[in-house]
Amino acid sequence: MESALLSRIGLAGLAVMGQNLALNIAEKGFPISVYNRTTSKVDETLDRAHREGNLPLTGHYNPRDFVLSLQRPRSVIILVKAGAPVDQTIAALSEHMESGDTIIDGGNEWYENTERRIKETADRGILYLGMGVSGGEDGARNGPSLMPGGSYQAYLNIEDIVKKVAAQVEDGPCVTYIGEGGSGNFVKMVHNGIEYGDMQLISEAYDVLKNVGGLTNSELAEIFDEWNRGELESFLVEITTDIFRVKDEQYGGELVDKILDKTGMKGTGKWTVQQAAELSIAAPTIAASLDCRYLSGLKEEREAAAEVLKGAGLKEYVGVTKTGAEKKQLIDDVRQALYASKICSYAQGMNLLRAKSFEKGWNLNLGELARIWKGGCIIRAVFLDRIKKAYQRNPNLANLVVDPEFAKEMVQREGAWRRVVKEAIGAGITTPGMCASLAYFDTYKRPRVPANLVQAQRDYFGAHTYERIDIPGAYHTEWSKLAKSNIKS
Ligand code: NBP
Repeated sequence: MESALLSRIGLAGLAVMGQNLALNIAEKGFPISVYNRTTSKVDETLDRAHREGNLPLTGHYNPRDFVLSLQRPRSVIILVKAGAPVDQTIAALSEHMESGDTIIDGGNEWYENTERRIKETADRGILYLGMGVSGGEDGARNGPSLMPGGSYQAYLNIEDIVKKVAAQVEDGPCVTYIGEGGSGNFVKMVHNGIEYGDMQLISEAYDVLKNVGGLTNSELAEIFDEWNRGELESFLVEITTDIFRVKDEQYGGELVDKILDKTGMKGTGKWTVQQAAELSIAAPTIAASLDCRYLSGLKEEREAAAEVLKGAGLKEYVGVTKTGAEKKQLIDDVRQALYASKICSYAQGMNLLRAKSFEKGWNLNLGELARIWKGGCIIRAVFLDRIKKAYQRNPNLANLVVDPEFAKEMVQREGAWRRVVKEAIGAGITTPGMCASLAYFDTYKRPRVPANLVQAQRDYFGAHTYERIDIPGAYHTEWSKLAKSNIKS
Protein backbone atom coordinates (compact mmCIF):
# COMPACT_ATOMS: atom_id res chain seq x y z
CA MET A 1 0.00 0.00 0.00
CA GLU A 2 1.22 3.50 -0.81
CA SER A 3 2.15 5.31 2.39
CA ALA A 4 0.04 8.28 1.30
CA LEU A 5 -2.99 6.01 1.45
CA LEU A 6 -2.23 4.71 4.90
CA SER A 7 -4.25 6.00 7.84
CA ARG A 8 -2.72 8.10 10.59
CA ILE A 9 -4.44 6.07 13.33
CA GLY A 10 -6.74 3.06 13.80
CA LEU A 11 -9.67 2.35 16.09
CA ALA A 12 -10.97 -1.12 16.95
CA GLY A 13 -14.33 -1.56 18.69
CA LEU A 14 -17.23 0.27 17.09
CA ALA A 15 -19.97 0.31 19.71
CA VAL A 16 -21.26 3.66 21.04
CA MET A 17 -17.92 5.05 22.16
CA GLY A 18 -15.67 3.72 19.40
CA GLN A 19 -17.92 4.72 16.54
CA ASN A 20 -18.30 8.29 17.79
CA LEU A 21 -14.65 8.76 18.70
CA ALA A 22 -13.58 7.47 15.26
CA LEU A 23 -15.87 9.99 13.54
CA ASN A 24 -14.56 12.76 15.79
CA ILE A 25 -10.93 11.88 14.89
CA ALA A 26 -11.77 11.77 11.18
CA GLU A 27 -13.60 15.09 11.39
CA LYS A 28 -10.51 16.71 12.92
CA GLY A 29 -8.65 15.78 9.73
CA PHE A 30 -6.80 12.62 10.78
CA PRO A 31 -7.42 9.77 8.32
CA ILE A 32 -8.54 6.78 10.39
CA SER A 33 -9.00 3.05 9.81
CA VAL A 34 -11.70 1.24 11.78
CA TYR A 35 -12.37 -2.38 12.65
CA ASN A 36 -14.92 -4.29 14.74
CA ARG A 37 -15.29 -8.01 15.50
CA THR A 38 -18.86 -7.96 14.18
CA THR A 39 -18.36 -6.53 10.72
CA SER A 40 -21.83 -4.98 10.35
CA LYS A 41 -20.62 -2.25 12.71
CA VAL A 42 -17.81 -1.42 10.27
CA ASP A 43 -20.41 -0.82 7.55
CA GLU A 44 -22.53 1.21 9.96
CA THR A 45 -19.54 3.44 10.75
CA LEU A 46 -18.61 3.82 7.07
CA ASP A 47 -22.16 4.84 6.35
CA ARG A 48 -22.12 7.44 9.13
CA ALA A 49 -18.74 8.78 7.96
CA HIS A 50 -20.25 9.26 4.53
CA ARG A 51 -23.43 10.91 5.82
CA GLU A 52 -21.64 13.15 8.30
CA GLY A 53 -19.50 14.84 5.65
CA ASN A 54 -17.45 12.29 3.67
CA LEU A 55 -15.03 11.97 6.56
CA PRO A 56 -11.59 10.35 5.92
CA LEU A 57 -12.45 6.94 7.42
CA THR A 58 -11.76 3.51 5.96
CA GLY A 59 -13.31 0.25 7.12
CA HIS A 60 -11.52 -3.08 7.53
CA TYR A 61 -12.98 -6.52 8.10
CA ASN A 62 -10.09 -8.45 9.62
CA PRO A 63 -7.32 -7.54 12.09
CA ARG A 64 -4.49 -7.98 9.59
CA ASP A 65 -5.85 -5.65 6.90
CA PHE A 66 -6.76 -3.17 9.62
CA VAL A 67 -3.27 -3.08 11.18
CA LEU A 68 -1.51 -3.02 7.81
CA SER A 69 -3.62 -0.02 6.75
CA LEU A 70 -1.84 2.21 9.32
CA GLN A 71 1.19 4.50 8.98
CA ARG A 72 4.23 3.41 11.00
CA PRO A 73 4.81 3.66 13.88
CA ARG A 74 1.21 2.51 14.17
CA SER A 75 -1.22 3.74 16.78
CA VAL A 76 -4.39 1.79 17.51
CA ILE A 77 -7.14 2.80 19.91
CA ILE A 78 -9.19 -0.06 21.34
CA LEU A 79 -12.72 0.67 22.60
CA VAL A 80 -14.23 -2.69 23.50
CA LYS A 81 -15.82 -3.95 26.70
CA ALA A 82 -13.27 -3.87 29.53
CA GLY A 83 -11.64 -7.08 30.77
CA ALA A 84 -11.14 -10.22 28.64
CA PRO A 85 -12.36 -8.59 25.37
CA VAL A 86 -9.44 -6.14 25.62
CA ASP A 87 -6.93 -9.01 26.02
CA GLN A 88 -8.51 -10.83 23.07
CA THR A 89 -8.42 -7.71 20.91
CA ILE A 90 -4.79 -7.02 21.83
CA ALA A 91 -3.90 -10.61 20.93
CA ALA A 92 -5.66 -10.36 17.56
CA LEU A 93 -4.09 -7.02 16.63
CA SER A 94 -0.61 -7.25 18.11
CA GLU A 95 0.15 -10.33 16.04
CA HIS A 96 0.45 -7.93 13.10
CA MET A 97 2.08 -5.03 14.95
CA GLU A 98 5.78 -4.22 15.30
CA SER A 99 8.19 -2.84 17.82
CA GLY A 100 7.57 0.91 18.27
CA ASP A 101 3.83 0.66 17.54
CA THR A 102 1.31 1.86 20.13
CA ILE A 103 -1.87 0.41 21.62
CA ILE A 104 -4.26 2.74 23.46
CA ASP A 105 -7.09 1.20 25.48
CA GLY A 106 -9.83 3.81 25.83
CA GLY A 107 -12.17 1.70 27.97
CA ASN A 108 -13.09 1.91 31.65
CA GLU A 109 -10.43 -0.61 32.56
CA TRP A 110 -9.23 -1.64 35.99
CA TYR A 111 -5.85 0.07 36.29
CA GLU A 112 -3.97 -3.10 37.28
CA ASN A 113 -5.06 -4.77 34.01
CA THR A 114 -3.43 -1.87 32.17
CA GLU A 115 -0.24 -2.27 34.20
CA ARG A 116 -0.14 -5.98 33.33
CA ARG A 117 -0.68 -5.21 29.63
CA ILE A 118 2.01 -2.52 29.66
CA LYS A 119 4.49 -5.22 30.72
CA GLU A 120 3.15 -7.85 28.33
CA THR A 121 3.24 -5.61 25.27
CA ALA A 122 6.62 -4.12 26.27
CA ASP A 123 8.11 -7.61 25.81
CA ARG A 124 7.41 -7.15 22.11
CA GLY A 125 8.43 -3.49 22.02
CA ILE A 126 4.83 -2.30 21.76
CA LEU A 127 4.04 0.90 23.65
CA TYR A 128 0.85 1.06 25.70
CA LEU A 129 -1.54 3.67 27.07
CA GLY A 130 -4.61 3.24 29.27
CA MET A 131 -6.70 6.27 28.36
CA GLY A 132 -9.81 7.25 30.31
CA VAL A 133 -12.44 8.70 27.97
CA SER A 134 -15.32 10.63 29.49
CA GLY A 135 -18.32 12.36 28.05
CA GLY A 136 -20.45 9.48 26.83
CA GLU A 137 -21.68 9.32 23.26
CA ASP A 138 -21.86 13.06 22.72
CA GLY A 139 -18.44 13.69 24.26
CA ALA A 140 -16.83 11.00 22.11
CA ARG A 141 -18.33 12.54 18.97
CA ASN A 142 -17.80 16.23 19.72
CA GLY A 143 -15.00 16.47 22.28
CA PRO A 144 -14.39 14.23 25.29
CA SER A 145 -12.15 14.67 28.29
CA LEU A 146 -9.20 12.32 27.77
CA MET A 147 -6.99 10.87 30.51
CA PRO A 148 -4.06 9.01 28.93
CA GLY A 149 -1.56 7.27 31.21
CA GLY A 150 1.26 4.80 30.55
CA SER A 151 4.14 5.14 28.08
CA TYR A 152 5.08 8.81 27.61
CA GLN A 153 6.47 8.03 24.15
CA ALA A 154 3.10 6.50 23.25
CA TYR A 155 1.44 9.72 24.39
CA LEU A 156 3.80 11.77 22.21
CA ASN A 157 2.89 9.54 19.24
CA ILE A 158 -0.76 10.62 19.47
CA GLU A 159 -0.50 14.01 21.21
CA ASP A 160 -1.39 16.02 18.08
CA ILE A 161 -4.52 13.91 17.58
CA VAL A 162 -5.81 13.87 21.17
CA LYS A 163 -5.24 17.59 21.59
CA LYS A 164 -7.51 18.31 18.61
CA VAL A 165 -10.09 15.64 19.40
CA ALA A 166 -10.58 16.53 23.08
CA ALA A 167 -13.06 19.15 24.29
CA GLN A 168 -11.59 22.65 24.16
CA VAL A 169 -11.88 25.07 27.08
CA GLU A 170 -10.41 28.57 27.46
CA ASP A 171 -7.23 27.19 29.05
CA GLY A 172 -6.57 24.48 26.51
CA PRO A 173 -7.71 21.05 25.32
CA CYS A 174 -9.20 18.68 27.94
CA VAL A 175 -6.31 16.24 27.77
CA THR A 176 -2.95 15.95 29.44
CA TYR A 177 -0.41 13.18 29.96
CA ILE A 178 -1.59 11.84 33.32
CA GLY A 179 1.40 9.78 34.42
CA GLU A 180 2.94 6.33 34.23
CA GLY A 181 1.37 2.89 34.59
CA GLY A 182 -2.36 2.66 35.04
CA SER A 183 -2.73 6.27 36.21
CA GLY A 184 -5.02 7.25 33.31
CA ASN A 185 -7.50 4.51 34.18
CA PHE A 186 -7.22 5.27 37.88
CA VAL A 187 -7.98 8.96 37.35
CA LYS A 188 -10.96 8.05 35.14
CA MET A 189 -12.17 5.66 37.85
CA VAL A 190 -12.07 8.41 40.50
CA HIS A 191 -13.75 10.80 38.03
CA ASN A 192 -16.58 8.27 37.84
CA GLY A 193 -16.70 7.97 41.64
CA ILE A 194 -17.06 11.76 41.86
CA GLU A 195 -19.75 11.51 39.17
CA TYR A 196 -21.67 9.02 41.39
CA GLY A 197 -21.44 11.58 44.24
CA ASP A 198 -22.65 14.47 42.05
CA MET A 199 -25.62 12.50 40.74
CA GLN A 200 -26.58 11.38 44.24
CA LEU A 201 -26.38 14.92 45.63
CA ILE A 202 -28.48 16.30 42.77
CA SER A 203 -31.09 13.57 43.31
CA GLU A 204 -31.23 14.47 47.02
CA ALA A 205 -31.76 18.16 46.16
CA TYR A 206 -34.63 17.04 43.90
CA ASP A 207 -36.06 14.78 46.63
CA VAL A 208 -36.05 17.53 49.28
CA LEU A 209 -37.53 20.16 46.96
CA LYS A 210 -40.21 17.79 45.70
CA ASN A 211 -41.13 15.93 48.87
CA VAL A 212 -40.42 18.51 51.57
CA GLY A 213 -41.06 21.67 49.55
CA GLY A 214 -43.84 20.28 47.36
CA LEU A 215 -42.34 21.64 44.13
CA THR A 216 -43.65 20.45 40.77
CA ASN A 217 -41.44 19.21 37.95
CA SER A 218 -41.93 22.42 36.01
CA GLU A 219 -40.90 24.47 39.05
CA LEU A 220 -37.89 22.18 39.46
CA ALA A 221 -36.95 22.75 35.82
CA GLU A 222 -37.04 26.52 36.37
CA ILE A 223 -34.94 26.31 39.53
CA PHE A 224 -32.32 24.01 38.03
CA ASP A 225 -32.19 26.27 35.00
CA GLU A 226 -31.49 29.21 37.29
CA TRP A 227 -28.90 27.23 39.26
CA ASN A 228 -27.20 26.42 35.98
CA ARG A 229 -26.50 30.11 35.54
CA GLY A 230 -24.66 30.42 38.86
CA GLU A 231 -22.10 28.59 40.99
CA LEU A 232 -23.67 25.19 40.22
CA GLU A 233 -23.34 25.58 36.44
CA SER A 234 -22.52 22.10 35.17
CA PHE A 235 -23.45 19.45 32.66
CA LEU A 236 -25.34 17.35 35.22
CA VAL A 237 -27.45 20.30 36.43
CA GLU A 238 -28.12 21.24 32.80
CA ILE A 239 -29.33 17.76 31.78
CA THR A 240 -31.41 17.51 34.97
CA THR A 241 -33.23 20.70 33.90
CA ASP A 242 -34.08 19.04 30.59
CA ILE A 243 -35.20 15.82 32.30
CA PHE A 244 -37.81 17.73 34.36
CA ARG A 245 -39.25 19.17 31.14
CA VAL A 246 -39.88 15.92 29.29
CA LYS A 247 -43.50 14.78 29.09
CA ASP A 248 -44.59 11.16 28.81
CA GLU A 249 -45.72 11.47 25.20
CA GLN A 250 -47.40 8.08 25.15
CA TYR A 251 -49.24 7.80 28.44
CA GLY A 252 -49.46 11.40 29.67
CA GLY A 253 -47.88 13.02 32.72
CA GLU A 254 -44.14 13.56 33.11
CA LEU A 255 -41.59 10.96 32.18
CA VAL A 256 -39.29 11.33 35.22
CA ASP A 257 -42.20 10.27 37.47
CA LYS A 258 -42.64 7.05 35.52
CA ILE A 259 -39.05 5.83 35.78
CA LEU A 260 -38.45 2.85 38.05
CA ASP A 261 -36.35 3.89 41.05
CA LYS A 262 -33.61 1.27 40.65
CA THR A 263 -30.12 2.51 39.66
CA GLY A 264 -27.85 0.55 37.35
CA MET A 265 -24.05 0.62 37.60
CA LYS A 266 -20.99 -0.81 35.94
CA GLY A 267 -18.43 -0.93 38.73
CA THR A 268 -16.19 2.15 38.66
CA GLY A 269 -17.95 3.65 41.71
CA LYS A 270 -17.40 0.42 43.64
CA TRP A 271 -13.71 0.37 42.67
CA THR A 272 -13.36 3.98 43.86
CA VAL A 273 -14.76 3.14 47.29
CA GLN A 274 -12.64 -0.04 47.50
CA GLN A 275 -9.52 1.96 46.66
CA ALA A 276 -10.41 4.65 49.21
CA ALA A 277 -10.67 1.92 51.87
CA GLU A 278 -7.38 0.33 50.73
CA LEU A 279 -5.60 3.68 51.04
CA SER A 280 -7.32 4.74 54.32
CA ILE A 281 -8.89 7.77 52.66
CA ALA A 282 -12.30 8.84 53.94
CA ALA A 283 -14.71 9.06 51.00
CA PRO A 284 -18.10 9.00 52.75
CA THR A 285 -20.05 10.97 50.13
CA ILE A 286 -18.92 8.69 47.30
CA ALA A 287 -19.55 5.63 49.52
CA ALA A 288 -23.05 6.94 50.38
CA SER A 289 -23.85 7.31 46.70
CA LEU A 290 -22.79 3.71 46.11
CA ASP A 291 -24.85 2.47 49.08
CA CYS A 292 -27.87 4.35 47.73
CA ARG A 293 -27.49 2.56 44.40
CA TYR A 294 -27.42 -0.78 46.26
CA LEU A 295 -30.49 0.14 48.35
CA SER A 296 -32.31 1.42 45.27
CA GLY A 297 -31.92 -2.08 43.82
CA LEU A 298 -33.98 -3.52 46.71
CA LYS A 299 -37.21 -2.12 45.27
CA GLU A 300 -39.42 -5.05 46.29
CA GLU A 301 -37.87 -5.24 49.77
CA ARG A 302 -38.34 -1.49 50.26
CA GLU A 303 -41.99 -1.74 49.28
CA ALA A 304 -42.49 -4.64 51.68
CA ALA A 305 -40.64 -2.79 54.47
CA ALA A 306 -42.88 0.25 54.01
CA GLU A 307 -45.93 -1.99 54.54
CA VAL A 308 -44.48 -3.74 57.61
CA LEU A 309 -43.51 -0.47 59.27
CA LYS A 310 -46.86 1.10 58.44
CA GLY A 311 -48.49 -1.90 60.11
CA ALA A 312 -46.21 -1.33 63.11
CA GLY A 313 -47.60 2.19 63.41
CA LEU A 314 -45.05 4.28 61.49
CA LYS A 315 -46.74 7.51 60.45
CA GLU A 316 -46.27 8.54 56.87
CA TYR A 317 -44.79 12.00 56.54
CA VAL A 318 -47.28 14.33 54.98
CA GLY A 319 -45.41 17.27 53.50
CA VAL A 320 -46.87 20.71 53.62
CA THR A 321 -46.41 22.50 50.34
CA LYS A 322 -44.28 25.49 51.15
CA THR A 323 -45.22 28.88 49.83
CA GLY A 324 -43.88 32.42 49.76
CA ALA A 325 -40.79 33.25 51.78
CA GLU A 326 -40.53 29.72 53.26
CA LYS A 327 -40.42 28.19 49.82
CA LYS A 328 -37.89 30.71 48.60
CA GLN A 329 -35.71 30.02 51.63
CA LEU A 330 -35.84 26.23 51.13
CA ILE A 331 -34.85 26.56 47.47
CA ASP A 332 -31.95 28.83 48.33
CA ASP A 333 -30.86 26.59 51.21
CA VAL A 334 -30.88 23.49 48.98
CA ARG A 335 -28.73 25.27 46.41
CA GLN A 336 -26.17 26.10 49.08
CA ALA A 337 -26.32 22.63 50.63
CA LEU A 338 -25.73 21.07 47.21
CA TYR A 339 -22.71 23.27 46.55
CA ALA A 340 -21.10 22.69 49.95
CA SER A 341 -21.76 18.92 49.74
CA LYS A 342 -20.15 18.82 46.30
CA ILE A 343 -16.97 20.49 47.53
CA CYS A 344 -16.62 17.81 50.22
CA SER A 345 -17.15 15.07 47.65
CA TYR A 346 -14.49 16.51 45.32
CA ALA A 347 -12.15 16.90 48.30
CA GLN A 348 -12.52 13.16 48.95
CA GLY A 349 -11.86 12.23 45.31
CA MET A 350 -8.84 14.52 45.06
CA ASN A 351 -7.35 13.18 48.29
CA LEU A 352 -7.79 9.63 47.04
CA LEU A 353 -5.92 10.57 43.85
CA ARG A 354 -3.12 12.14 45.84
CA ALA A 355 -2.78 9.10 48.12
CA LYS A 356 -2.57 6.76 45.12
CA SER A 357 -0.10 9.09 43.43
CA PHE A 358 2.19 8.87 46.48
CA GLU A 359 1.86 5.10 46.63
CA LYS A 360 2.63 4.59 42.94
CA GLY A 361 4.98 7.52 42.34
CA TRP A 362 2.71 8.88 39.59
CA ASN A 363 3.31 12.52 40.45
CA LEU A 364 -0.28 13.48 39.59
CA ASN A 365 -0.97 17.17 39.11
CA LEU A 366 -4.35 17.69 40.80
CA GLY A 367 -4.83 21.21 39.42
CA GLU A 368 -4.26 19.94 35.88
CA LEU A 369 -6.75 17.11 36.43
CA ALA A 370 -9.38 19.63 37.54
CA ARG A 371 -8.58 21.60 34.36
CA ILE A 372 -9.09 18.67 31.97
CA TRP A 373 -12.43 17.92 33.66
CA LYS A 374 -13.69 21.43 32.89
CA GLY A 375 -14.96 20.34 29.49
CA GLY A 376 -16.10 17.19 27.69
CA CYS A 377 -16.73 14.96 30.68
CA ILE A 378 -19.82 14.19 32.70
CA ILE A 379 -18.65 16.12 35.78
CA ARG A 380 -17.71 19.22 33.78
CA ALA A 381 -18.61 22.27 35.79
CA VAL A 382 -17.66 25.89 36.14
CA PHE A 383 -16.45 25.37 39.71
CA LEU A 384 -13.69 23.00 38.52
CA ASP A 385 -11.83 26.15 37.53
CA ARG A 386 -11.86 27.18 41.18
CA ILE A 387 -10.54 23.74 42.16
CA LYS A 388 -7.78 24.10 39.58
CA LYS A 389 -6.85 27.48 41.03
CA ALA A 390 -6.91 26.16 44.59
CA TYR A 391 -4.28 23.53 43.70
CA GLN A 392 -2.30 26.08 41.70
CA ARG A 393 -2.22 28.34 44.77
CA ASN A 394 -1.05 25.42 46.90
CA PRO A 395 -0.17 22.09 45.27
CA ASN A 396 0.17 20.57 48.75
CA LEU A 397 -3.28 21.67 49.88
CA ALA A 398 -4.33 19.14 52.53
CA ASN A 399 -8.00 19.40 51.73
CA LEU A 400 -10.11 21.57 49.40
CA VAL A 401 -12.20 22.82 52.33
CA VAL A 402 -9.18 24.61 53.81
CA ASP A 403 -8.26 26.47 50.65
CA PRO A 404 -8.88 30.09 51.76
CA GLU A 405 -11.54 30.68 49.07
CA PHE A 406 -13.40 27.42 49.54
CA ALA A 407 -13.15 27.78 53.35
CA LYS A 408 -15.00 31.09 53.09
CA GLU A 409 -17.67 29.54 50.87
CA MET A 410 -18.16 26.57 53.20
CA VAL A 411 -18.64 28.83 56.19
CA GLN A 412 -21.11 31.04 54.27
CA ARG A 413 -23.18 27.98 53.33
CA GLU A 414 -22.97 26.12 56.63
CA GLY A 415 -26.25 27.43 58.09
CA ALA A 416 -28.27 26.62 54.98
CA TRP A 417 -26.63 23.18 54.73
CA ARG A 418 -27.62 22.30 58.31
CA ARG A 419 -31.19 23.57 57.80
CA VAL A 420 -31.67 21.34 54.74
CA VAL A 421 -30.27 18.22 56.40
CA LYS A 422 -32.30 18.86 59.58
CA GLU A 423 -35.51 19.38 57.65
CA ALA A 424 -34.91 16.29 55.50
CA ILE A 425 -34.19 14.10 58.52
CA GLY A 426 -37.27 15.46 60.29
CA ALA A 427 -39.37 14.48 57.30
CA GLY A 428 -37.82 11.01 57.00
CA ILE A 429 -36.45 11.93 53.57
CA THR A 430 -33.03 10.44 53.14
CA THR A 431 -30.17 12.73 52.16
CA PRO A 432 -27.26 10.32 52.73
CA GLY A 433 -24.86 12.20 50.43
CA MET A 434 -25.50 15.61 51.98
CA CYS A 435 -25.35 14.11 55.49
CA ALA A 436 -22.11 12.29 54.66
CA SER A 437 -20.57 15.49 53.30
CA LEU A 438 -21.66 17.49 56.33
CA ALA A 439 -20.36 14.82 58.72
CA TYR A 440 -17.06 14.79 56.78
CA PHE A 441 -16.80 18.57 57.10
CA ASP A 442 -17.78 18.57 60.78
CA THR A 443 -15.31 15.82 61.66
CA TYR A 444 -12.51 17.36 59.65
CA LYS A 445 -12.93 20.78 61.24
CA ARG A 446 -12.89 19.53 64.86
CA PRO A 447 -9.52 19.66 66.62
CA ARG A 448 -10.76 17.05 69.07
CA VAL A 449 -12.98 14.12 68.12
CA PRO A 450 -14.20 11.26 70.36
CA ALA A 451 -11.41 8.95 69.18
CA ASN A 452 -9.96 9.18 72.71
CA LEU A 453 -12.79 6.96 73.90
CA VAL A 454 -12.29 4.48 71.06
CA GLN A 455 -8.59 4.29 71.96
CA ALA A 456 -9.49 3.65 75.61
CA GLN A 457 -11.85 0.84 74.56
CA ARG A 458 -9.19 -0.71 72.32
CA ASP A 459 -6.69 -0.59 75.12
CA TYR A 460 -9.26 -2.02 77.55
CA PHE A 461 -10.11 -5.14 75.55
CA GLY A 462 -7.01 -5.60 73.44
CA ALA A 463 -4.13 -3.88 75.26
CA HIS A 464 -3.52 -1.90 72.06
CA THR A 465 -2.04 0.99 74.11
CA TYR A 466 -2.83 4.66 73.62
CA GLU A 467 -0.97 7.97 73.44
CA ARG A 468 -1.68 10.86 75.80
CA ILE A 469 -2.25 14.49 74.87
CA ASP A 470 0.09 15.74 77.60
CA ILE A 471 3.02 13.29 77.86
CA PRO A 472 4.76 11.44 74.97
CA GLY A 473 4.88 7.63 74.83
CA ALA A 474 2.60 4.60 74.55
CA TYR A 475 0.49 3.72 77.57
CA HIS A 476 -1.52 0.76 78.75
CA THR A 477 -3.95 0.87 81.63
CA GLU A 478 -5.58 -1.92 83.65
CA TRP A 479 -8.98 -0.32 83.03
CA SER A 480 -11.12 -3.04 84.59
CA LYS A 481 -9.09 -3.26 87.79
CA LEU A 482 -8.94 0.52 88.25
CA ALA A 483 -12.63 0.97 87.47
CA LYS A 484 -13.59 -1.67 90.07
CA SER A 485 -11.35 -0.15 92.69
CA ASN A 486 -12.90 3.24 91.96
CA ILE A 487 -16.43 1.84 92.45
CA LYS A 488 -15.32 0.43 95.83
CA SER A 489 -13.72 3.67 96.90
P1 NBP B 1 -19.32 -1.84 25.17
O1 NBP B 1 -18.65 -1.75 26.48
O2 NBP B 1 -20.78 -2.09 25.12
O3 NBP B 1 -18.57 -2.98 24.31
C1 NBP B 1 -19.02 -3.32 23.02
C2 NBP B 1 -17.83 -3.49 22.10
O4 NBP B 1 -16.95 -4.49 22.61
C3 NBP B 1 -18.25 -3.95 20.71
O5 NBP B 1 -17.41 -3.33 19.77
C4 NBP B 1 -18.00 -5.45 20.79
O6 NBP B 1 -17.81 -6.07 19.56
C5 NBP B 1 -16.73 -5.46 21.57
N1 NBP B 1 -16.38 -6.78 22.10
C6 NBP B 1 -16.94 -7.52 23.08
BR1 NBP B 1 -18.45 -7.05 24.01
N2 NBP B 1 -16.32 -8.68 23.29
C7 NBP B 1 -15.32 -8.70 22.39
C8 NBP B 1 -14.30 -9.63 22.13
N3 NBP B 1 -14.20 -10.76 22.83
N4 NBP B 1 -13.42 -9.35 21.14
C9 NBP B 1 -13.51 -8.20 20.43
N5 NBP B 1 -14.46 -7.26 20.65
C10 NBP B 1 -15.35 -7.51 21.63
O7 NBP B 1 -19.01 -0.55 24.27
P2 NBP B 1 -19.07 1.00 24.67
O8 NBP B 1 -20.28 1.33 25.47
O9 NBP B 1 -18.81 1.74 23.41
O10 NBP B 1 -17.81 1.19 25.64
C11 NBP B 1 -16.48 0.90 25.27
C12 NBP B 1 -15.59 1.15 26.47
O11 NBP B 1 -15.68 2.53 26.84
C13 NBP B 1 -15.98 0.36 27.72
O12 NBP B 1 -14.84 0.06 28.46
C14 NBP B 1 -16.84 1.34 28.49
O13 NBP B 1 -16.85 1.06 29.88
C15 NBP B 1 -16.12 2.65 28.19
N6 NBP B 1 -16.96 3.85 28.29
C16 NBP B 1 -18.25 3.84 27.88
C17 NBP B 1 -19.01 5.01 27.99
C18 NBP B 1 -20.43 5.05 27.50
O14 NBP B 1 -21.09 6.09 27.70
N7 NBP B 1 -20.94 4.01 26.86
C19 NBP B 1 -18.42 6.17 28.49
C20 NBP B 1 -17.08 6.15 28.87
C21 NBP B 1 -16.36 4.98 28.76
P3 NBP B 1 -19.04 -6.77 18.80
O15 NBP B 1 -19.76 -5.66 18.12
O16 NBP B 1 -18.40 -7.72 17.90
O17 NBP B 1 -19.90 -7.44 19.86
